[in-house]
Amino acid sequence: MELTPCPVVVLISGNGTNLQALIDASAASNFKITGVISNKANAFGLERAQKAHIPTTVVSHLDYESREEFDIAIIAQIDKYQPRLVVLAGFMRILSPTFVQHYPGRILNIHPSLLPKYPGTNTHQRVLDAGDKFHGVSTHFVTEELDGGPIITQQKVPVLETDDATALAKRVAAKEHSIYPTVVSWFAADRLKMEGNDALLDGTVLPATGLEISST
Ligand code: NHR
Ligand code: GAR
Repeated sequence: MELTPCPVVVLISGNGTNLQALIDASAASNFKITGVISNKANAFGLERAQKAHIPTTVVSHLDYESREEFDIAIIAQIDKYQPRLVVLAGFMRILSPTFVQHYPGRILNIHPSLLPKYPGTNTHQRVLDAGDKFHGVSTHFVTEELDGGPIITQQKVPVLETDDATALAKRVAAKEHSIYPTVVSWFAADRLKMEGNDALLDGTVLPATGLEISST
């Protein structure tokens, strides 16, 4: 393992089950969560962080007149934790170009769909409404284009006849929790890079169209 673990800041807005998966994995991995920031004061993920003795900060978007001002405020708080990587984990505010350009190639997101299908919110219900047989999870680098940055991994999840959005979300979440710590550890080990429109693992372009990338 690396001598110094890669410092990571995690941005959340809600429950924080992905944050929990990262906290649990970090004990035996090559990254360390140095801070957790939420745009919502009541996000349960803040309690998860506190329980793990990770410093937390709330930056409420409601306190700012514009997206740009919110982003400048959140950048200032993130930078106090001096991260090499910023990880979005159920973070629900669209980030401005100012934010994205401040951390070039250093922001990851996990999104509950097989991108480029279903960017944005409410993906589980949209998949059910469309009658799709498969749903899934994508991890990607964050760029100025919403849910449009280079894809790192994609995994399929079957849609069952009996599924409602809650049941489907649960099956998707299990995949999320297994893949995200792996992707963060790739970045921490300097194996994962964004170059132009590509995500590279060990110098090889990740097959953005290929499903079922292994997690090892
Ligand atoms: N920002 C940029 N520039 N690029 C991305 O790829 C981003 C991003 C910010 C967040 C996560 C994303 C997701 O995984 C994400 C990716 C929020 C919205 C949204 O519509 C859309 C996508 C994502 C997150 N947010 C509304 C807004 O006005 C608010 C919705 C709410 O508060 O419930 O910001 O899906
Ligand atoms: C996760 O499913 C994540 O992929 C999704 O929100 C959930 C957060 O759960 N993200 C988005 O939809 C972003 N628009 P968590 O707070 O328990 O990690």
